[in-house]
Amino acid sequence: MNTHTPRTVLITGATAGFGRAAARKFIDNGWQVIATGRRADRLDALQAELGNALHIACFDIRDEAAMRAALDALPERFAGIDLLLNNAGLAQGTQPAQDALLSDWKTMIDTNVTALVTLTHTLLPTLIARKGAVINISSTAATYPYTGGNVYGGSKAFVSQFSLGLRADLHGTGVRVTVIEPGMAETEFTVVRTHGDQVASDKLYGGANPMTAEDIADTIFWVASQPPHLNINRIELMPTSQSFAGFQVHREG
Ligand code: NDP
Ligand code: 8X3
Repeated sequence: MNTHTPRTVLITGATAGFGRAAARKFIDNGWQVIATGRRADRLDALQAELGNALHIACFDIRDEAAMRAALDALPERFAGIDLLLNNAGLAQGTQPAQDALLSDWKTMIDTNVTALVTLTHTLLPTLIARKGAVINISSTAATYPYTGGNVYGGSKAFVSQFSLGLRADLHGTGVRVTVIEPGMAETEFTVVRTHGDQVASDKLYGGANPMTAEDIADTIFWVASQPPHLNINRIELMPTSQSFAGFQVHREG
């Protein structure tokens, strides 16, 4: 294996969905994984499942002091991070802007934007020293607006554009940057978005044959497995059952 190939990945949001599937995928393929998230019981279960190639760090990614403490507490074996997978994120609410909760908007910005840039900024020196890589999870919502998408789409547009800008800034360092923009995938995403409405989640995904967390983990791992001279800039992917619709037009009377 090429010595520049990343070997230790820090995955934010590894207690569910894409992040948990990615933790399994990377460990199955011989990597070491640092798995983060707020739910300690989920992290403990992952530790029991995946063994000592996994290090778990339980913290709220919006808590900068907790994030720094978790990084400072990394065992030496895990301290050389080669790949940062910025995956933790969420949507909150499906209402149009005029009916949305400001608290939901702030939660999305704090998680999807502020926490992501804070962790990235913190790890850049390590990633540059190791000629590592960053993979950011954005969304099709970054490009295609839909009603009720408001701040979620805005936060993901930030993630996509930040990724491209990061790539430009890291020119010549050997650090690779990729943004992955998935469409509909069945995870806990919609239960979280609806503040716990499993019925709404089942209704959204029912009969739609959505992508799975494993589909996205496979894509993430494929990106990470490319040779060092190759940078995948961005990937947009959807289930075959999902596509585009036209503009809406409001008519008087
Ligand atoms: P899940 O809800 O299944 O998983 C989200 C993960 O993010 C959980 O592990 C959760 O951990 C973590 N997380 C959320 N908030 C915080 C926080 N404050 N601190 C620490 N961890 C946090 O959703 P997905 O796997 O679907 O989502 C992963 C990413 O993919 C998100 O960025 C999402 O926006 C994006 N995405 C999802 C799509 C989909 O259709 N599912 C499509 C496109 C993009 P915990 O709750 O334990 O803290
Ligand atoms: C999640 C996909 O379509 O719900 O990022 O915005 S969508």
